Amino acid sequence: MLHPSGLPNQISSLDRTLVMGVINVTPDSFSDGGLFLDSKVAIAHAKQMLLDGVDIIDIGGESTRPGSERISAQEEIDRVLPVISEMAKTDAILSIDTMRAEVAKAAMSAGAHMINDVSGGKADPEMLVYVAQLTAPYILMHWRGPSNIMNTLTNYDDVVRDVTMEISAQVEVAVAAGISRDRIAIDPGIGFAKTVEQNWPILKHLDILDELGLPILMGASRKKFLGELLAKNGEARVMEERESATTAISTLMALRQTWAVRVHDVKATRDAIAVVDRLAQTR
Ligand code: PMM
Repeated sequence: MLHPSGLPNQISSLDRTLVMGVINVTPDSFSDGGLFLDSKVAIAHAKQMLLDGVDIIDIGGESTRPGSERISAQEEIDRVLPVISEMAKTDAILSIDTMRAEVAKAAMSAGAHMINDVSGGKADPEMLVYVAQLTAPYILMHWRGPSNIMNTLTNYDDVVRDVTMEISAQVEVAVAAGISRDRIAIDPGIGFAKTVEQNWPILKHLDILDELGLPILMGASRKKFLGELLAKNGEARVMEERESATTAISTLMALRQTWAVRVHDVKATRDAIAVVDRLAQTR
């Protein structure tokens, strides 16, 4: 398994797809909106993820739901810090889901192990400068613009090739800023500046993205394209009932040795990966 460098030893030795569990400490996040705004609830949920076998817990304070407006950096810090500080007392491996250097700094000082930046360094000019000072992994996602306008940024000639080229270009920007290439994991950003239909060829042709030679994180959990796929009588399947489809994607990702999957239901995905892993070890 190709891991980014800088990953804590306890997971860098694993030879299977890693499970990143999502904790959104936001009132309006797209899939678990508001449920975990209370930090005590978020902490309890994160601890349950540990019991369920999570490898990385991804903590975010700003919603990236399509159409969502930005909050202040201070508000973002106030949301995530109590959860990170508490979870840093456990053996959990933590990532901070933020587009802001200031939030990333506060989170890393409080004990986070890596940065998950859905803007890949495009939203905050200070981000790559800051990340260059670290040795921790940096997750760089494909991003074309902020959530309030991203649904208008979906023009591609060939979505698979264009997304790959844009990620590749942004990786070069990160490297030029002083971040060593081997610390970077990439993510095609399912649902970010993509129509529902555009997500499918990206999933199908991940081998093109593999050509960049970097670990890939896939974040498809409970997203709209699954709701639309499973729609009945023109009504999208509700968020909570997209879990089997999400688990199917986790299984497919594990089969192709994708580095990590970012999911809400850790247990279901962990079980699916256990099956794939066991078969991989069977002669
Ligand atoms: N999706 C969301 C938030 N953060 N980070 C990465 N790296 N990849 C993603 O696909 C991603 C992300 C939005 O989904 P959520 O509201 O369920 O967290």
